[in-house]
Amino acid sequence: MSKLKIQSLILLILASIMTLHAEDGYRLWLRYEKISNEALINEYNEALEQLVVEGSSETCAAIKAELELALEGMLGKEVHFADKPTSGNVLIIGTPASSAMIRSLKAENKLQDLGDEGYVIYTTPYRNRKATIITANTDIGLLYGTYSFLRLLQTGQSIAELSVRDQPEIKLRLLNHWDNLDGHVERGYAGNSLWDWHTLPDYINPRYVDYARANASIGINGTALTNVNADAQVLTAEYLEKVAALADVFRPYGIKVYLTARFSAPVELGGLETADPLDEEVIRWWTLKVDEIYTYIPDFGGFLVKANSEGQPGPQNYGRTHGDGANLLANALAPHGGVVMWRAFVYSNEEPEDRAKQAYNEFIPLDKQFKANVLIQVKNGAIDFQPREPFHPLFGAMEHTSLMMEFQITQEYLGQGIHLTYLAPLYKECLDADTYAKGEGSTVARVIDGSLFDHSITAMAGVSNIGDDRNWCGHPIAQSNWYAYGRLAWNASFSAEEIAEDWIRMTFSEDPEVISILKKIMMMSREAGVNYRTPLGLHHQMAWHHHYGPGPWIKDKPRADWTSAYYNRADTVGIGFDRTKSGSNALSQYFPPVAEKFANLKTCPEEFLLWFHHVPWDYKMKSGRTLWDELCYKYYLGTDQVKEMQADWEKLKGRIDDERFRHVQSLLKMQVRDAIEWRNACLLYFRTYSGMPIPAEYEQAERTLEEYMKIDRKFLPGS
Ligand code: GCW
Repeated sequence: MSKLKIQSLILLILASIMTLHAEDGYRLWLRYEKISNEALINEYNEALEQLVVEGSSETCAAIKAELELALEGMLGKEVHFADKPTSGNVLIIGTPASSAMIRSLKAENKLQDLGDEGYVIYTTPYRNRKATIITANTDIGLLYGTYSFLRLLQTGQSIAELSVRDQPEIKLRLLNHWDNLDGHVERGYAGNSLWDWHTLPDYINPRYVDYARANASIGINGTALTNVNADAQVLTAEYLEKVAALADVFRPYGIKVYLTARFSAPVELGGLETADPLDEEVIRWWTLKVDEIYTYIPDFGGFLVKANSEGQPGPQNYGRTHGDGANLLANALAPHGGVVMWRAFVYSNEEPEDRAKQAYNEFIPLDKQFKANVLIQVKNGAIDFQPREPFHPLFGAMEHTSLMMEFQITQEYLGQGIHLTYLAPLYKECLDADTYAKGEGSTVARVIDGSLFDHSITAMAGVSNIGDDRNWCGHPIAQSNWYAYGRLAWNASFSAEEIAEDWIRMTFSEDPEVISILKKIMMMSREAGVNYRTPLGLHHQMAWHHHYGPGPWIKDKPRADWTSAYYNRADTVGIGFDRTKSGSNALSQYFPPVAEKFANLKTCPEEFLLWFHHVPWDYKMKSGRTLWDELCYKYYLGTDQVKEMQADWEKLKGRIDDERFRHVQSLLKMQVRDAIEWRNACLLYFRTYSGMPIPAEYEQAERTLEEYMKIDRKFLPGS
């Protein structure tokens, strides 16, 4: 590094030490920076002359603490709470049960069918002045209402006349932490696991409280603490004590704890000969184990299970079904109100057929077999969290079973901790997809919110991108994916754009220029990532093992369906995976209107073309270009888009803090370099089949295919 660079780095470090708040991203979207707009400050101060929080629970204490932090930060004033409002305009927070004032306002009639988590916020005359009321049926509802109210201030909205009524569409809204007990996070790119098992339960890191605050602020009410490639140790008394300590921290914030259950635990921990779900001893073992768990954690949420997938033990090891396995655990949990989240990410150890078909084939016959407290956790797509996948055909296909969504928030296939990729557009693309299960309007969102098939237990899970990095998520913009996931799990009708705008205002700046520049970067980032990696429906073309860079040439591995060649099917005729009748016929797993649309080359959306079809290189695309030229166009478009993101980011210099500006600036430089590697490696490889030239007007690859194939990244995080 040059002398000049070192000097500027030292200056930067000194400058950052001088700043009042290290802009290290730690405060997430709960920064509560001083509001600069005087008119808003006056309006807020005027409405909040008195603050009353009625209730003595730990949750009410958390509400007071948050109000203090937020209002002192944003309004720059001391915050005091009154028992009884004496004069002035007042904010009153309470439930009908806890507050005579709320009862006197007859607020309960506003709370009909709002359940335990809904809330209302409204403005009403009070003793010749004005009151802003936040009320709910429970203290957790008050907490959600308080964060919703604070978000209005954080995003510069008027609170003069409020009438808000809100409640979550989905009952269980979880993070899934693929965290191992040794502190390693599988597919984690933000440092090690947050859970310091070594010092728990004695040392409660304050960071656990900030984790709970952040999640409660976006309505997440559950967390599965351990990796789905499970370790039975977490079910031992030694670890249950540690888990209980975390559960105690999260409980006031409405967050329940779940654990991953290793199906072979009766053998590994209990010394039994078998883990057969129909064996009396095994049933007894799990019943006693679950009862034991509830002595430590009275509101334990339940189990998340990966079974008979990628080598994990499960009921099929004993000739039993997923239904037998899930119901074994469900029966043990039911008396305590716990649930089983049983993952549908399964594909056989053999390779009977197209991997995209196997979960559907295994689970459809089991519809009606699962107990009422079993949810089947289904990834958004049928392969594996790719930059783009058509919605999983299981959505809409299991009428009698509660299906829950599994999104990946961590960016295993989308640039990990280096690439800026805002994922809300991906989530919305899936949630808004129409399965046509009960005719038009049978969206995936309606399947998982229970309204399509009238299911009462509903859930969504996001594979966490959180680690013990100071800024929680590694890439400074990756926090937006945690935030967006939470907002969409609460209400899937939010747009990706409005969520981005909220997050930018709360996390970076209220400057309209900053908001519009950063929103544009975020909103184009996912499509850019598709274009420079796997455009036009290509999928699973990543490097072996770490999944960061390109590897379209990968073949000859232990399983064909772990290789890139299996998915690109490139040959001298064309490219793509034929999933129509003439191929694997995976299309038959969709309802007819969907299957027909995808089956017809003319109606299949081009972004899914090579997912469903093997298409000749000279096929004429809608643009008039051949498929080969379209492929080149998309790959180069992707790298141009990242360069545009990089150029747009430069416009933020001096408008946001220098620390995060330089951090993202460095990462975007890497992202441009790596996007070009993806583009060149893939096109040079596919060209060996198409025999067609990369159009001369494009910048030609500066390395040969052989040189790209030799790149062998070592020791990448998360793998
Ligand atoms: O995406 C793949 C990952 C595995 C993960 C697996 C799963 C936890 O490469 O690391 O294992 O999916 O979802 O179980």
